[in-house]
Amino acid sequence: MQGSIEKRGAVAIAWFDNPPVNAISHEVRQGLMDAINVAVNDDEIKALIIACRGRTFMAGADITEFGSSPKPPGLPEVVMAMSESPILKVAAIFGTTLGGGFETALACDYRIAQAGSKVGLPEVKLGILAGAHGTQRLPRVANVDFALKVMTSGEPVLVEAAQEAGAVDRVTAGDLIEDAVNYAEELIAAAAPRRPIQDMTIDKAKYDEEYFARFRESIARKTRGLNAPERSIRCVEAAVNLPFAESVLVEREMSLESHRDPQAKALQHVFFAERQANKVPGLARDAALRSIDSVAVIGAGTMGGGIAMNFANVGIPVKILEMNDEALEKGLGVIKKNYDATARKGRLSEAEVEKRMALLTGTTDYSELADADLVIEAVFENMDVKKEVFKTLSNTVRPETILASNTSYLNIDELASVVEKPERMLGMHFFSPANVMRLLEIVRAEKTSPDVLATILRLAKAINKVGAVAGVCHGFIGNRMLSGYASQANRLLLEGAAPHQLDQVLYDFGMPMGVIAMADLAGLDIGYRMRQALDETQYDVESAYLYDNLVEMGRLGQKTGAGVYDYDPGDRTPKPSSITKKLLAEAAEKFNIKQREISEEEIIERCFFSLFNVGCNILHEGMAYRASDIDTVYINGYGFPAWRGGPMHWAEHAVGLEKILDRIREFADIYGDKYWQPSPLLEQLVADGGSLRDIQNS
Ligand code: 3H9
Repeated sequence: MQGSIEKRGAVAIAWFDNPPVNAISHEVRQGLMDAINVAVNDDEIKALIIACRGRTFMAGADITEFGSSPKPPGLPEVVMAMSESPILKVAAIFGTTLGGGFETALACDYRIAQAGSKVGLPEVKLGILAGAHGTQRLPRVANVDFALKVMTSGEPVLVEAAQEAGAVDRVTAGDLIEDAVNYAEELIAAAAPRRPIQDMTIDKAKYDEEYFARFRESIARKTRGLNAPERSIRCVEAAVNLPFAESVLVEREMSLESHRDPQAKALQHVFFAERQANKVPGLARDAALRSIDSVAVIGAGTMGGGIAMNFANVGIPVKILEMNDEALEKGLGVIKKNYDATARKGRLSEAEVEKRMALLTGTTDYSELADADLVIEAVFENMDVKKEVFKTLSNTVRPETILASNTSYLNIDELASVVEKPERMLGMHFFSPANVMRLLEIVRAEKTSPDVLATILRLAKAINKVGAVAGVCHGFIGNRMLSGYASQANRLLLEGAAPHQLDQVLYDFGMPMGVIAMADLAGLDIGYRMRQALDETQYDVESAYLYDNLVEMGRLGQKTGAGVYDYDPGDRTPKPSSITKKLLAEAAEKFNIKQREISEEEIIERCFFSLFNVGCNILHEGMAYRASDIDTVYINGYGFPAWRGGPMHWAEHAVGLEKILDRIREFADIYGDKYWQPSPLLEQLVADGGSLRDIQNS
């Protein structure tokens, strides 16, 4: 039963146990109400501790209840009843006390926390705000700076920092419940008063309009496009300027508004999508998985080094193999430099840098990799070179060692064909910079066994990545979709859109940068070299005209100070280039393409409908388990705005499948089926009135 009472003298403990994270479901809310009632009506009880079993204190409201009206009592009602009840209440915080969980703790008079645990108000990540009086209580009990940062970033903070800010009263490294009972007894003995936070006031003078304007400015870049942070700020402004009874109404209004905002639906979709992506269909949740206690990485280049850092960061030793000592030393040197840069920013201690570096060792000898549980190959993107590596690995490492390739395009089935026991082989596609980007695209080859796949998905989580599974196809999920999107962007340039116009539209849509600026950043020579190996039927010759000419002029992108754009020395801001303009006009003339004004709407439709259409094909061919996995890939690997829910969610919910199909058919009539062929899946969904949610591949 939720809230069952255990009495220890004058102190009672109300226990909650709602695995896995003690989410505040209807039963928990009712349990809180009941526990308070029992404690208030029992003369022997002088203090009540709110405590949880399992891995954490309450991690927030039950998100699965969102979307339907919550069964009473609602959490705002519960926390109000708690904070007004005449019994002394102590919250025993541990694990990740988040959202409604932290708000429940703030409805208590005192808070004791386990050292090293975290508290936070992550609602903003779900598009909503701390609507159970969190926006009103936190700035009153802690301070406005702290409250604003916690609410607008959504990032959990250590309880030690929360204690410093005033939101936690005591931190213990001992037994939390024993210490909570002792604390409650101390409070009773000292006749400590109740401390309802709603009675506390804030010194208005310190937080004028200018203060809030400065704060808004300071987070503008990070919160671009998001509505929820601004709503939280308004609530805090109300907390500063109004008495609790009035400011809480502002919170209520903002909270209702946020729940109605499509951004909330999109962000909640992303929350569940990322967790769903971690699951292999048909594999039992409790299936035994392999343990990965040591890793080897082949190649100490930028990618290999970044990959290795992910494991060292979480305490897993990594052996890095290179062809010679010089390459090895260079690679390890770059890693050290990266760690030192982080240390200089104060985000890592010197001792931690040393500890991580000690986990990274180099070798030039394959036989030294024999004991690794997982080997990740990150060498030059060439089938023959990679095959050689895997042949050698197959002969040197243990037969149960998992073998992975970091290829971004090559066929993993073909690579697996040179390996003994190919069921242990798969792709682990990291995104550059590999130690920073959150996505890990995991490529399931034809023979990859489910337990190997699930092991790597769990490992992804352990190294703080978001894993998503793709099947074997050219470019897997992410790069295959990117090619559709980039191809339309390039056609639009030929038809008259200027690169900076196109990039600006994509940026305003919410992408971190436009696709043309991204090409300049990556280097135009990469595509150029790829095209050299192809014949002209295998790529879009008309679009390539611009890039081939630029490369041949030595304009390779940012690294040479000029590409599609011009760059001033030492400045990465792209500037429109007259050379590009001339080349595009030449190409249009040469290929008989009429240049015209291109609207913002057309840019969005052509780039993102094409992206979506490729996504539908990926799903149709079974190259992704579910549409939400595609969203996970595109948000975490390519910066698609999470508040739009990912390209698949956006297409279905913000635009509509039928409208997209109509437009794709219109585009096919104008541009021909070389560029536009509606995905059979899209046609089928529209014909049947189906939803992407119904598609589940195995
Ligand atoms: C809120 O509180 C609103 C109030 O302010 C106002 C109310 C009026 N509900 O992440 P994991 C599930 S909004 C339901 O893999 P971890 C999750 O789906 C809420 N389910 O574990 C997963 O299920 P499955 C504010 C939840 O150890 C399983 O638990 N709170 C909830 O890596 C394990 O999750 C948040 O936003 C939930 N609230 O991380 C916190 N939370 O196994 C959101 C988790 O079936 N949660 N689940 O896939 C988190 O950040 C992480 O889950 C947490 C644990 C850090 C707690």
